[in-house]
Amino acid sequence: MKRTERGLSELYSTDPERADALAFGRRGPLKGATLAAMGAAVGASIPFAAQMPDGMLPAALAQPAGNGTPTLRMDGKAALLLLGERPLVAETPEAMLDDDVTPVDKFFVRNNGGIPDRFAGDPKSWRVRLDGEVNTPLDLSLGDLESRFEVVTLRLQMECGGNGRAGFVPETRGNQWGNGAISNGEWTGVRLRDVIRAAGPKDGARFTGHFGADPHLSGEPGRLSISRGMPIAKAMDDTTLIAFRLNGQPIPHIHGFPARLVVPGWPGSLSQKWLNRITLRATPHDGPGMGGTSYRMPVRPIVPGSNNNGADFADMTSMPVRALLTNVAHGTRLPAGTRRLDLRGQAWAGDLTVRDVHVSTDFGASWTAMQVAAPPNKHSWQRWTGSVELPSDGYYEIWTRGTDSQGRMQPHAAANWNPQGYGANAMARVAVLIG
Ligand SMILES: Nc1nc2c(c(=O)[nH]1)N[C@H]1C(S)=C(S)[C@@H](COP(=O)(O)O)O[C@H]1N2
Ligand SMILES: [Mo]
Repeated sequence: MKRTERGLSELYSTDPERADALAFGRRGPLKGATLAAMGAAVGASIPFAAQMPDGMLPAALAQPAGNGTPTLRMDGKAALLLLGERPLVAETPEAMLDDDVTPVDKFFVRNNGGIPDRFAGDPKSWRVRLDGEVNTPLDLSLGDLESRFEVVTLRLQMECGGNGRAGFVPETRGNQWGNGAISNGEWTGVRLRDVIRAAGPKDGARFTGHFGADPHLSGEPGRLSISRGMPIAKAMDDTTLIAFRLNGQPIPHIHGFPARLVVPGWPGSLSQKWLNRITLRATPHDGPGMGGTSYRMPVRPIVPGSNNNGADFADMTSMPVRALLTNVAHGTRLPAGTRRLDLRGQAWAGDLTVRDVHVSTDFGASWTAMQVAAPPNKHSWQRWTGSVELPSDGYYEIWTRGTDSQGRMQPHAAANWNPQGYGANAMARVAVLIG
C-alpha cells in the first residue's frame, strides 16, 4: 500500500472532520455522512489506487466549494453557494448546470458593488448612451434600440474571469470560485456593432468603456464599482449584445435589469449590468477593473505567490477551455454492483469551440472520448454525453478534460499563477462511491 493512502486512511479513520479541516482549511470540507462514506472508502477500496498520483489527495476530501459553504437564500434564486454577502456573490454547484439553457434561478451572481434600486419606470424608457470617439453621440431608450436595430436571440456563455480560482496554490485574492461561475442563457437584444455603426465611429475608436448604475460599496455618490472595456474588435463581434431579455423574460434585477451588455467568451466583468453608457476611446479604458493585476495575466509565468504589479501582464481576452460533468454530483453514492455510468455535461472554450471531451475514472491512466455536440450558435456552450464502465465497487473519481479547437487541453492543476487568480481551468474531479 502506498504511503499517501495509509496516511489518509489513518487520518480519516481517527477524526475525519478535523483531518479534512487541517488539510483543506480554506476550502469547505465535506461534512457528515458524505465525508464519513468517502473517508471510509479512501485507502480501503480504491480500485484504481495503483494509478493514483503520489501526493494527490482524493477529490472527495478536497472539494473547493462544497458542503461547508453557506447557501444563498433569495427570492427567484436556487440554493446557490454563497461566497460573499457584501458584495453579493454566489456560485452555481456544477450539478445544477445540467440544462442546455441555464434557468435564471441557477445563474451565478457576481457583484462588485451594491445593488441599485430597481428602475421603476417603463423598462422601454431606460436610456443607454453611446459617446466618445463617434460622429453622432446617441442617447437611446430601450424602445428606440428595439425598433431601430435587428433584435436577435442567442445562447451565450458568461463566465467570471476568476472561475476555477480555488484551484490556485497558493491561494490568491478574490472569491474562491470552484467551477460554477458560468451560465449559458438565452439572451435577446441588439448587436452592439449595429449601435456603434449608427453612431459613426471615428478612426480613433479603438476601445470601449462600460458604465452601469450600481453604487460603490462605500456609498460615495458617483464612484464606480466596476467599469471595464475591450478592444473594438470584440465590441463589433456579432454575438456581443446589448441585451434586455433573458430566457424570454425581462432580465432579473440581480442580473442587470433593464439592460446589460453580454460579451460572451471573455471575462464576465465586461458584461456590464444595469448598463447606461458605453464610450468609445482611442486608448484602453481606465475604469475600476482595468490595469495592474485586474483581469490581467502574466505573459511569462511568475513565481507562484510572488508580488507583482502586473505592469508586464496582458489583459484577459478569450476564456480557456473547460468541461463539466453535470448529471452526477460530487459525493454521489451509487448502489453496489453499478458497473456502467451514463455521463453528460457542458463544455466551452471562450471564443473557440470544444473539439473533445475525455473522461478518466482511473486517475488519468486511461481516457474515454465522449460525444461533443456542435454549439447551437457561436459562443454557446456545448453538450457532451457518453458512458464509462467501472470494474468493481469502491471509490472513484470521474475526471473530465476538455480540448479546444486549437488542441489545448485542460491542465491537471491550475496553471499560470497570478495575484488575482484568473484563468484557472484545471480539469474537474467528481468523487463517487459505489456500494
Ligand atoms: N454593473 C455591474 N456589472 C457587472 C458587475 C458589477 O459588479 N456591476 N460584475 C461583473 C462580473 S465580475 C461578472 S462575472 C458578471 C456576472 O453577471 P451575473 O451576476 O449576472 O451572473 O457581471 C459583470 N457585470
Ligand atoms: Mo466576474
